[in-house]
Amino acid sequence: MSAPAVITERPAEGVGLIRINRPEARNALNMEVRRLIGQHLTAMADDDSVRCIVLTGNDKAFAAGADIKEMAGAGSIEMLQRGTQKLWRIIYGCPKPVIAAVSGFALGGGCELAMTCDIILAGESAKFGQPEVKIGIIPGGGGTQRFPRTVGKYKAMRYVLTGDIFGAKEAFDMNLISEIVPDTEVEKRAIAMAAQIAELPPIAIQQAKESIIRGADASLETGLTLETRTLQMLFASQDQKEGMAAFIEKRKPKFVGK
Ligand code: CO8
Repeated sequence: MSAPAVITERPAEGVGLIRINRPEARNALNMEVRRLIGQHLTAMADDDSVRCIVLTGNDKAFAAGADIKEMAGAGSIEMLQRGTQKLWRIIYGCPKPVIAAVSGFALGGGCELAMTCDIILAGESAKFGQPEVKIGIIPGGGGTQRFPRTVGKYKAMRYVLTGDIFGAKEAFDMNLISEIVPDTEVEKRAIAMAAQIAELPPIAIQQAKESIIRGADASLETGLTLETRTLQMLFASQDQKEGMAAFIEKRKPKFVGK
């Protein structure tokens, strides 16, 4: 029996890892991969023992985009019925942080998959791009929306309209990624960061993620109001009382997620 196209691991306490595993196709995101990522993310979102999630691939590819062979012959209605947008909603709607650990290629839908995560760590030789125009389509998972909102119109136009691939340094310089890591350290660093987040109070982490994501689509005034209300609400949590008491008593806090 062949290995599943997406594998899950539990590399550290509080950390769930989801690994795309189609090395023979540079981790191209076929329907099965997308379904499995969504399924595993949903399960981890509901699992109290997981507090932070790492999404990764292998050393050659995070994901080289949607599976071109699977969509080459499709019609418009079939593409509509495939509902590709469902996966992105599961990721940004996930109450737990999702860290993309990118080695090798993150192209097209693979770049968009990383951009839908909350933190992007990339190896020094990782390669990003939105090459869809080269095959007669445009990006379909946020490449014309999240990408310009992150890097600005002119950098986004430069890469979406040429389909050129760019490296980790360029990605970092235009604020597309959070951190560049030596190639051999990408997964280790992502797991360490996830473990660090997993030790923090989960309700505060969840609310911080939601505040940033919802605030990004709102006016500054609305976003600030959302933030203030959320902060006030957190004073109802046990973890706020514990965190502040531990600071005052000069001891390590013990967060319970309540
Ligand atoms: N789809 C299907 N198969 C792929 C893909 C892909 N995206 N990428 C690579 N493969 C396959 C190749 O066909 C090849 O298979 P085979 O051995 O059977 O010929 C195998 O993977 C290895 O590929 P290469 O020999 O080409 O490997 P290289 O290391 O020489 O090159 C590259 C790697 C640069 C990644 C190259 O394979 C490439 O350019 N791939 C296509 C990249 C691309 O155009 N991506 C955009 C796809 S369109 C898209 O993502 C639209 C998103 C829509 C919404 C998102 C929904 C998830």
